[in-house]
Amino acid sequence: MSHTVGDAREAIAGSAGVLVCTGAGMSAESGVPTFRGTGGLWRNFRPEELATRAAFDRDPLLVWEWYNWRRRVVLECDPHSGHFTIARAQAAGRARLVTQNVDGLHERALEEVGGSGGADRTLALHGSLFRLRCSRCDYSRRDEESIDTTSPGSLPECPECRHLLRPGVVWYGETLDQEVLGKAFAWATNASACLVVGTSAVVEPAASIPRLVLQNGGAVVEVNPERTPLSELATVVVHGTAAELVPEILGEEP
Ligand code: BV8
Ligand code: ZN
Repeated sequence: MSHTVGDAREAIAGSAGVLVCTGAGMSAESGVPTFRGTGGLWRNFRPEELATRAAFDRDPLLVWEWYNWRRRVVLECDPHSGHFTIARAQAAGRARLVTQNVDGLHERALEEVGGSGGADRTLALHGSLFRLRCSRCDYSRRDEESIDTTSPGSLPECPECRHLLRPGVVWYGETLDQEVLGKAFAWATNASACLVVGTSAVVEPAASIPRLVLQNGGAVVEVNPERTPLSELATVVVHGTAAELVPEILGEEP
């Protein structure tokens, strides 16, 4: 059962600010592979097998090959109309964003529309493909360079303690940054409307955020071509894609 765009616009109308929550499906139309979509994410590996600290400790070369491939793929992709609609709403103070995505497309869209970045508008729960951090000390840097994966000895090292640098993302089994998560929960608790786009709603604690909005009396609108575990709880469910529906639902009055 799918509601209409009108139902979705009505559910978030009047809200001082919409909390937008996005997952990998938000970037699918930009060309970024999703985690659970058809075609899989890379060769015959499942993300849960490679996106872990244990996999990195066991075979840093294989894990870096995967992330290096993803970084190259994402650098060829651009934000689409849905990303820009959200960015304009953020810049106008009509929306705040919590994203599970590590592709940086939301941040690029916000920069391009001239909005200020930073944690006052966008919370990236799982970090970024384009941040490297030390596997031991607290060194980190922005980095979009290709990673040299010719041999274990060619992998990037920390300039401060010589340990391996790792992708600046949160792996399965790792806790999220507690300040970021606390802020996301606070935004959800105070949100009167939440627009959830392109997530299979299975990864925790991100999947709890829209439920927190519902528990506090807010309305949740889900945009997804498929049903998810959130669909039966959501106030409004609109079946369709991010690039098509987000501008129609969150865009300024025509
Ligand atoms: C944590 C960064 C406390 C890395 C990611 C056993 C042991 C340890 C932990 C657990 C366990 N069991 C459960 C857990 C908790 C675990 C978890 O939730 N596991 C899942 C698999 C059940 N969570 C964690 O480990 C988290 N940490 O809980 O710490 C702790 C510690 C120890 C022990 C217990 C607890 C950390 C989770 C973060 C993992 N890192 N990313 C990287 O990217 O490499 S997760 C990664 O996958 C993404 O960031 C995202 O969050 C998730 C993918 O989900 P989606 O974004 O929803 O994407 P997906 O492909 O699944 O779905 C796409 C959707 O889009 C679909 O619905 C599709 O229909 C739709 N779609 C497709 N096209 C379009 C579209 N929608 C719109 N438009 C389109 N065009
Ligand atoms: Zn270090």
